[in-house]
Amino acid sequence: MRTSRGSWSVAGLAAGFAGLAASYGAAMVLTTRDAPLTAVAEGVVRLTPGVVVERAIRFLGHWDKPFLLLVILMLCAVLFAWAGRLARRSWWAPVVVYAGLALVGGVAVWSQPRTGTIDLLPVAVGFATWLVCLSLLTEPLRRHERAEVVAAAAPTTVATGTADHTRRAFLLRTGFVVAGAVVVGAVGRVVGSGRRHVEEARRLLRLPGVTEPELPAGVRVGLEGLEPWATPATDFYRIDTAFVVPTVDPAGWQLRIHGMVDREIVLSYRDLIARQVTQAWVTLNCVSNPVGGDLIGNAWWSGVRIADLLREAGVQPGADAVLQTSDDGWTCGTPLAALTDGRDAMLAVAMNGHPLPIDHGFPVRTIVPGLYGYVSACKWVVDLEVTRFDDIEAYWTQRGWAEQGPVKIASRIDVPGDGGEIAASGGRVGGVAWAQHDGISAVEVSVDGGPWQRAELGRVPSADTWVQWAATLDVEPGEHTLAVRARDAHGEAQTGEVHDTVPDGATGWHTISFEAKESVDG
Ligand SMILES: Nc1nc2c(c(=O)[nH]1)N[C@H]1C(S)=C(S)[C@@H](COP(=O)(O)O)O[C@H]1N2
Ligand SMILES: [Mo]
Repeated sequence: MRTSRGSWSVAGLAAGFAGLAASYGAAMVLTTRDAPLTAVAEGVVRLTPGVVVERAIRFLGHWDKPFLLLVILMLCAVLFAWAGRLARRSWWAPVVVYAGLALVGGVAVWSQPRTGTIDLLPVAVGFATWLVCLSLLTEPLRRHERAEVVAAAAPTTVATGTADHTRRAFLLRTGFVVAGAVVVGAVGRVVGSGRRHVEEARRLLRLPGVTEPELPAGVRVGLEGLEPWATPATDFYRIDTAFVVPTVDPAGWQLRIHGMVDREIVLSYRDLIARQVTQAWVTLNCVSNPVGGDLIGNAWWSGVRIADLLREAGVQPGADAVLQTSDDGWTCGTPLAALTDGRDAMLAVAMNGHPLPIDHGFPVRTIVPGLYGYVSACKWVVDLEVTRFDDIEAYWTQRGWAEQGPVKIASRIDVPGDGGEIAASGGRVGGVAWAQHDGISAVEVSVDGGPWQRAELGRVPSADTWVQWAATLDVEPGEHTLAVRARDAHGEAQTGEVHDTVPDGATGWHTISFEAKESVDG
């Protein structure tokens, strides 16, 4: 075999398409988003003048998108082959080509709506695959060329043997890379189409009795820069152990209620949504939220009361826990009392008036006011086992977190941000406070460790949500600190004792520094 330009082009093509397949697979497995290649196509459409797009659509009909993808793929193929040929003379030239392509892909992904850094990971995966595969495929070619130089100097059978050997290595590796790319691409396709199918089922759902949220009167205190009292689903924090988010088709979903019950219950999704719907504003937060952190959100949840289902099943004496299991195998242990004592503990099917987003537990997740998510808010829930805490271990309790996870009272300063500025005279500060299912009776702030001053509170529909607060300060111009603490329903003040999040939630007063200005513009 001569290491013709052809072999180097083939190496470049195989490495190039392997990178595209890897980035596609990663995108399908990691996110709801399009693969980087599709993002580029969408970017092209966005940057193309409207008249041109219109004419293309009129000319090509619904083949416009496949056509555009094909053009981009062909362009890629030319660049991939070129990168392969460049590799013959220099190691860095193909890297520059790949970096350029990755940059285009990265910018395209980044300019899509609602992207985060995680969406760039497929681009990075593709880039890494290009580098690895190209060096893997060109290494035998390089060896072959060295052998040829030797052979030209002194023709021996040794060199011929090396040539055969390197040719076999090259073909083997090319086959390996191509097969790998096909497998990764196929996996991505299966994962992606599963997700699309469930997205479609979700989009077509109509949930009887589920209403759009209406912001209760008076929940907002007048202050710019606070987080909205009602958290949009797209801004709601997300915590789970799922590497690939479970995509559960409601048509196949079942919930089994069993264990220490008189009658086992198995519910289909249809059974569930045919039942009486209960709806409530409930604030959900994470036990691993540090003081001042943002792993908290407030939403309008609609679902079915768990207490009613447990009554129908007939809980046997001696039970004190419900072990919840998710479709992905995650588990949590919830106190039976919290599910039956009359609070709005529900199997939620909707968030903010719409079927749960897949990331937040579609089609069904549990919501229990007053408990941290890790002991209560099971997403993609499929199994409730009535049991005893003594007999179970759940995902996070196996890893050192407490068995019981009642929410601890907490408060947060959002305005100004740490290191921010306010007016020295009449400057406004504010934030949120929460003690779900108990309630907040007061919020107080202290400047530079001085006396506590009462803040104004927003009105809330129940004790199960966070409360907005605001206060007006008069301080000397210059640097200061501001601390906040809340009081619970019984007037008890939030402790200032500093505690880490492990094992059952952080404590301490959120404290920031700020600068008081004689006058603040804007
Ligand atoms: N299946 C499953 N459910 C889960 C988790 C998880 O890892 N897997 N994490 C829990 C934790 S720790 C929290 S704080 C909440 C977060 O819910 P969210 O992602 O909808 O905000 O979900 C809970 N439910
Ligand atoms: Mo959590």
